Amino acid sequence: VALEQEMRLAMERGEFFLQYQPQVLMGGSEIVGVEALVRWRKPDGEVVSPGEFIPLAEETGIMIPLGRWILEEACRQGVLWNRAGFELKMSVNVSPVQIYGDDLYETVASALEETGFPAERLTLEITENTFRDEKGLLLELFDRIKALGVKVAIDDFGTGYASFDFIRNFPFYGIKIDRSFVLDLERSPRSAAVANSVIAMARNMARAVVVEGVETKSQLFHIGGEKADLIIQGFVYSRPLNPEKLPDFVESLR
Ligand code: G
Ligand code: G
Ligand code: NA
Repeated sequence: VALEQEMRLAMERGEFFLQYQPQVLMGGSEIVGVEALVRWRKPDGEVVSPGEFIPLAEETGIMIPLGRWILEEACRQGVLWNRAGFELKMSVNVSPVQIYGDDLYETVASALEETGFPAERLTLEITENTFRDEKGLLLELFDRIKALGVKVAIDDFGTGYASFDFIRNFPFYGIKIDRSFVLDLERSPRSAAVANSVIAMARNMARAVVVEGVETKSQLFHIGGEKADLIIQGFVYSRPLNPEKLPDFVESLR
């Protein structure tokens, strides 16, 4: 209860903020979009990572108002960049709690309406573990969200519960390949074989494939520099950035 209270207060005080990590086309010539990532700056200045507080937000019920704020804030920022001449796609993480405990359709529709961010440029990232059950319900929800023009991507692909059967029946626009596949890529032929097979499969199933957690040029090389439509998100191109840093990053690619 104390923690729930602390997080509610944090929301009122504006202690949560978003950073944005670039998603860059293979080869580094062009930014496609960004992923919004939430952080919590406590009054003493300490910045807490979402890996620590998101699970608590999910347990306490704060995730629903926090998730609404994240979505709206990301869209607001997207509109600001748009006005400044940077037309970026925006990926926002959606917690299972928002899917099962909120009216996600209403939340998304209202964030778009409040901010004026174009629906076509918004992607919701849903982690694979969300898809454990209730397929019918999810299909119906995502059909409605997709009718707005918003895209849905499966996050952490290859680590969770999503079965091939489900993926076959659920036309994801995007697939984000978990960063565990990138680890060890250069040193182990077996890891490379697994990574490249998963990437190949994803490219056959989805329009946009993002490989996450690429840290080095050598890893890029082993993924295959010729895959020009592959999207890379990782420290090799950029860490998550404060919003005011984004224009400089985009210019640096031009
Ligand atoms: O940014 P970092 O690597 O510390 O994020 C750790 C985890 O927290 C990641 O798995 C990421 O998906 C999750 N996360 C970051 N931002 C958000 C957010 O806005 N909403 C949700 N639900 N999860 C987030
Ligand atoms: O699962 P999700 O896409 O939400 O995770 C995003 C998180 O992964 C971000 O919080 C980001 O800090 C982290 N991340 C992004 N790129 C890299 C990378 O190249 N290396 C490592 N170790 N973490 C990364
Ligand atoms: Na994500």
